[in-house]
Amino acid sequence: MSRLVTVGAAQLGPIQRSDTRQDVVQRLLALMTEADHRSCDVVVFPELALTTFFPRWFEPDITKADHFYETQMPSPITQPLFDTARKLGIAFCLGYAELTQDGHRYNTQVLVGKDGSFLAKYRKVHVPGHEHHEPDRPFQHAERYYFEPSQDGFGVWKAFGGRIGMMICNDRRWPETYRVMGLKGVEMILCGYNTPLHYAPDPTQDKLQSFHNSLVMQSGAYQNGTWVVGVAKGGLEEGVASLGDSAIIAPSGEIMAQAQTTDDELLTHRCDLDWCNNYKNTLFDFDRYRRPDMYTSITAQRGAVID
Ligand code: CDV
Repeated sequence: MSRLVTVGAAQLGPIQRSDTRQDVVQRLLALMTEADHRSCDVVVFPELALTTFFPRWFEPDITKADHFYETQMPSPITQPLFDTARKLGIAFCLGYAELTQDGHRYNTQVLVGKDGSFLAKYRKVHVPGHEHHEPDRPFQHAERYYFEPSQDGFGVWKAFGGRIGMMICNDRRWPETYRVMGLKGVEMILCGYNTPLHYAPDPTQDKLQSFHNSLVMQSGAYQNGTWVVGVAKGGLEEGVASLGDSAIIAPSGEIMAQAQTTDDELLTHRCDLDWCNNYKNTLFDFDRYRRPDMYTSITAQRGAVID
C-alpha cells in the first residue's frame, strides 16, 4: 500500500519593503486556494515568507527592525491562513521572523495541520552571513545580527502518515542537517529559502547558485532516502536578484517538479512516502552499513592526517 502525500511548493516572487503583511497574506491565500484545486495535502511557503528579506539592511538599533518580526503566531493578520487551512483541509508550512516574549530572535518555520492546529516549530540552526555592518558589500546578509542560532536541533514529526522534518535555507547546504533527520527516519523535509544570486565573500560562486542548490538538495534526498521540498522566495527584491528553482525532489535524488519562473508559482507532486524505503532498506540501510564507530573522535585519531 502506498502512502501518498500531495505536496505544493508555493514559491513566492519578491516581497518589497512597501508591501504590507495583509498584501502578502492575500498572495499566500491565493496559492492555498490553487493548491486546493490541485488536491494538495500540504503547502510549503518560503523562508521569511511574510516580509522582504530584511537582513539585507543593517539597522544599528535592532528594535527599529522589530516590525519585521512576528510576536505571535497566529496573529490577527496571519489568522486567515489558519482559518483557510481548516476550511480547505490543507496543511501549510510557513517561514517567518520570530521575536519571543523574552526577546529572542529566530528564523522560524511552523507546520500547521489540516485542521488549522499547530503541529511543529523549527528554528534555523545554521545561520549564515555576518554579525556586523560590512559597508563594502553591495547589500548586507546580516542574518547573524538579526537571528540567534537555534539550540533545539532538528526534529522529525509524525504527520500525513509519515515522518516530516524541516530545515531553513542555509541548513540545506550541510550534510549533517539531512543525516540527523535521516537517523530519525525522516521521509519528507520541508525547506524554505532566500538565496541572492550574488555571494559577496566569493563572487565566483554566483554562476553556480542554481547548481549548488540542486546539488545539495538532490544529494541530501538520495543519501537519506527522503523527499525534499525546497521553496524559494525568488526574483528581484529591493534590487537584489534571488534564485527561484523551487523543486520537489524524490528519495532517488530526481527532481520531480521544478519552478519555471521567479514569481509566485505553485508546483505540485503526489509523493509516495513508501518510495523512501527503496533507499532506506537497500543502499542506505543505516543499521546494516553505516560505521558510526569509524566516525568518532577516538577512531579518527587512528586514521592518517596529512599535513
Ligand atoms: N537565507 C539564507 O540562509 N541564505 C544563504 C546565504 C548564504 C545566501 C543560503 O545558503 O542560501
